[in-house]
Amino acid sequence: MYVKIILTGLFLVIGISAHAAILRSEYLFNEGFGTTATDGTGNLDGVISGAAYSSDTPLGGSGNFALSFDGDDVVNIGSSANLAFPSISIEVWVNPEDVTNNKGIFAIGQSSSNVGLIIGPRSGVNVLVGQVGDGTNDSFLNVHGGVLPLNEWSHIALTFDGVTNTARMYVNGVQTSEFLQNNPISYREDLPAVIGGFSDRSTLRWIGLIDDVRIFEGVRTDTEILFASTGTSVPEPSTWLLSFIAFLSVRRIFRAR
Ligand SMILES: [Ca+2]
Repeated sequence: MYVKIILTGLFLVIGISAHAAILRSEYLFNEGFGTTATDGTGNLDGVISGAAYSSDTPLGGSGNFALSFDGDDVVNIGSSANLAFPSISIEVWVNPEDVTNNKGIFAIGQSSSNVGLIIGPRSGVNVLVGQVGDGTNDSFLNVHGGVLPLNEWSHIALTFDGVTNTARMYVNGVQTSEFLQNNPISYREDLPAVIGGFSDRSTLRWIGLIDDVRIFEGVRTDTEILFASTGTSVPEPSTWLLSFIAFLSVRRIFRAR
């Protein structure tokens, strides 16, 4: 009986782990000085051009900074080839000052020929859009993500499942839209991945604050994104599963008496 319970738990842990999204890059901007945006995973440090540090952050706390962009700043995190994952999740906090034109918050291998991935407000209407291109005109994708309020922090997530070709957009932990794409994402790997702009141009850059950019290989779940929007993480499955197994074992011991 014990063996059966433990084996079931182990298979559940292994099963959940096999599908978990993996954090590939993380930019918290907590350096407070200099022009290097350190990748918390040690993977891909970014180069800050023009953006300034601000102590206005979504989660607060001492030693926490965000980056402030004034319309011609960007953080270049290098070749999009490094982040061209078929299944991908992006999470970022934004605090916009101005969304009266198209602006880039985050982009990987994006160009105007319907390729790559970009998140940003759509011209004039405060509507947040995620675009995932597969290289053809027909299946270029807009994920309308709802209202992006000015001068306050919002948590944004975009996921793309490269198996089902499904894109989802979340604002403050709540899914706002879902779109089916015809094909997998096609990235322009020769273009840079950037924070605060588009991959394929030096215009249409962000005006406002950005903090805590995280890029995952794989699809983050609704629950994970909901926790992330409060600045926390879902408890490790191994922890709660092993606790549950321990609880069952103890209960059985008492019942056997
Ligand atoms: Ca920060």
